[in-house]
Amino acid sequence: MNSIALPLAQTGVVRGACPHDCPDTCAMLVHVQDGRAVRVQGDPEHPVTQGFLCTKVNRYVERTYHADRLTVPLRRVGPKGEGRFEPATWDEALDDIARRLNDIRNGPHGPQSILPYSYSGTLGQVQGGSMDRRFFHRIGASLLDRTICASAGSEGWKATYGDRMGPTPTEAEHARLILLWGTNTLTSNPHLWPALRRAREAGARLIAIDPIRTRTAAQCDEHLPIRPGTDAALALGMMHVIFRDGLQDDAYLRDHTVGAEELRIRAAEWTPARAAETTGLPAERIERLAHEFATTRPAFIRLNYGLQRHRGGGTAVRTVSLLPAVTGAWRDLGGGATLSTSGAFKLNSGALQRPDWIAPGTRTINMIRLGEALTKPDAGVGGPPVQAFIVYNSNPAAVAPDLGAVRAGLLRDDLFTVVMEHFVTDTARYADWVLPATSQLEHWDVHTAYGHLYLTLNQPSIAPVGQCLPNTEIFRRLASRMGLDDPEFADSDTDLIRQALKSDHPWLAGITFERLVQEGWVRLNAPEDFRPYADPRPNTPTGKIQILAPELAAHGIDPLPTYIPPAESAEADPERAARYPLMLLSPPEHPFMNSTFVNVPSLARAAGDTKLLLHPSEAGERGVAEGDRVRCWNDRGHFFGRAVVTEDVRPGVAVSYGVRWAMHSDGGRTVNDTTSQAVTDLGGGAVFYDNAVEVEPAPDRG
Ligand SMILES: Nc1nc2c(c(=O)[nH]1)N[C@H]1C(S)=C(S)[C@@H](COP(=O)(O)OP(=O)(O)OC[C@H]3O[C@@H](n4cnc5c(=O)[nH]c(N)nc54)[C@H](O)[C@@H]3O)O[C@H]1N2
Ligand SMILES: Nc1nc2c(c(=O)[nH]1)N[C@H]1C(S)=C(S)[C@@H](COP(=O)(O)OP(=O)(O)OC[C@H]3O[C@@H](n4cnc5c(=O)[nH]c(N)nc54)[C@H](O)[C@@H]3O)O[C@H]1N2
Ligand SMILES: [Mo]
Repeated sequence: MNSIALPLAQTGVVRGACPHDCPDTCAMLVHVQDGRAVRVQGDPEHPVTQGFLCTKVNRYVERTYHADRLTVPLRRVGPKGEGRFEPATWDEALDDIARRLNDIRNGPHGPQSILPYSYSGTLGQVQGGSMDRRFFHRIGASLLDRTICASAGSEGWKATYGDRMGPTPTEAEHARLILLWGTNTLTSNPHLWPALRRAREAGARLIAIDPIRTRTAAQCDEHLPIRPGTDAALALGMMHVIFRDGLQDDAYLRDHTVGAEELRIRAAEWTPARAAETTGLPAERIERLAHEFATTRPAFIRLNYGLQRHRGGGTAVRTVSLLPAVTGAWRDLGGGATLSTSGAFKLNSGALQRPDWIAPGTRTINMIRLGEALTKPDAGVGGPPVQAFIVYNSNPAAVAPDLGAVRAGLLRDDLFTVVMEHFVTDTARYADWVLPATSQLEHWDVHTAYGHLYLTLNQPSIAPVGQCLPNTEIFRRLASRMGLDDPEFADSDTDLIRQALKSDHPWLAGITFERLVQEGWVRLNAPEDFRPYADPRPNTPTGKIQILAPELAAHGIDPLPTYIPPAESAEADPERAARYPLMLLSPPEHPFMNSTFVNVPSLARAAGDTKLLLHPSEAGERGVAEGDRVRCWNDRGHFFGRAVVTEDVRPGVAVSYGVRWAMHSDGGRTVNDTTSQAVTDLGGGAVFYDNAVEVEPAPDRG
């Protein structure tokens, strides 16, 4: 790419970044003709993007100019949830919202009765978390704990290693044993795959550890169909064998960790037979996996989010992540484990978000307990009821757990709801005001990554569609109408990017806005020989890798790696498991991005109807045949799907890929009608896959 067009060129190629919640954070080239985007392309020069985009983002232009795209503010005219609106002007919308928010802020319940709600519509630093935070911090709104995705694993990793870092595709290519542990790489992290393929061509073995034979597992040399939520038991069984057979790296453990001896004693309890009973994997296979992991160099674990969406998810991530510390795999280029590389990016989030503006004592509401927050008068955490709900970058009426409770909350007549969106989503249908937001092609942003080390600039390539405004601009205008006159509300989006880059971290030295405009993306100044824990100085309380993390005990958590059975498993709750004997997993559907792209016709066609996958033995017991309409339910709710009878799922497990829109779904219900608002051991994370259900045939009506 030599011809770098300036933003808003009428015709040319503009450099952008994929905004979506994915480890790959692709560098995108947007082809523009006469002011209209005609095509997006992966940057062929970017070492991770390698010239290709995924199934979904290839359709970004189709989504941007979708006939249903919001172009003007909408005011609700029908009952909540029905989705009837009339167009309004920005002045009408913003004047009304500013007045209502000021009334609520100055009313008897005070500003904490305002709840912001945002997540991963864009991972941009600017449109995802800058003016919005300044705005809510300044008015004194409740804080949102953004736990829906990664907080269990993040906290588990933090307690163990401090910052999240690990081999990226560039290093993983050198590995000779690769465990894809709780991750569907080809769907959720596709730009890792070329590196894995090259590793394999050089002799590496790939093993998938997943209750489902996913498209990724099917491509691996081997698939270990583990029982959901039992990964810590597998890791402890492997450690048992490693210590028993003297395959541990004593020098690494001595120099870089605390708690190795305690771990050896703990692992001694986890004989392969015991681990086999818990995980459902053969004992001899666990023995062999332990030997392979300890003796193949480099050995790499890509551990991802599947295993943390269960009650014990934080400790499970922590436990698995310690395998390379036990064997010293971290010493090798391409050895170790990667949960995320986000800890490598030390942008100046303080300048962007102004956490110093948060009033002391402001309460925090956990986003996955939204149903409770909207339906309990004290929001479940104490304090005033939620009276205003401001949503952007998220679709909680589709993605949050326990949707029955969420909908009950959104239906409240005394709740004032504003949704900033590209489309009238499930959530927007309940809004008093829907505000049209710009897409990634229409605004500035800067992106970190959680699967590599490149910082990427997004330049706008087209003018906003219709009257759409960037999130930042909506909050700027609201602030001004509400009488907030801090100069920080006048910063432009490019000012915000410059502020984000103003960091004294050496890995960001010399990475300026001007350079990003010129080059599009820049690798952090991390060492070329990237082995982040070869000779580590982790920023943990002890300055060591914490096998033993004493601070966890203060939260009632075992400070040593351990196995915590899933909350809804037979081990933890036999009575519940007798009523609901199937564990329902609902990982991403290949052509969708969470609940985004669900309304893009070509991708909706590719995904087809909601499916419910069952093992032949489970289907047989229930009289369910391939293609049957089935009902899947528990005490929280139900949804319908088409049965797929397949040995790709373990007995005892049901699968329905997500995240669907309720409004397009059979009976208006989705998997998230069955999922629970319970939280993980660490980080208050979501337990989407710790979800016991039952399934029955539900013959088509008529
Ligand atoms: N196409 C596409 N890509 C995406 C997304 C998307 O929606 N669509 N979402 C993005 C987001 S937000 C995220 S967080 C990432 C998620 O990235 P990944 O974590 O790689 O995502 P999943 O595809 O959910 O893969 C999780 C896998 O874990 C398995 N699993 C479930 N429970 C367990 C368990 O207890 N143990 C083990 N070992 N495996 C288990 C599931 O069967 C599933 O195959 O993907 C991102 N990429
Ligand atoms: N059952 C089940 N549920 C899950 C999961 C699962 O695996 N199973 N995965 C969970 C995970 S990992 C995650 S991360 C969450 C994700 O949940 P969300 O963060 O809600 O992500 P999306 O569903 O992609 O919805 C993002 C919305 O933001 C909008 N948007 C995009 N860009 C912009 C913008 O610039 N401005 C504004 N105002 N809006 C924008 C999009 O149109 C879209 O409707 O879902 C979770 N829910
Ligand atoms: Mo996520």
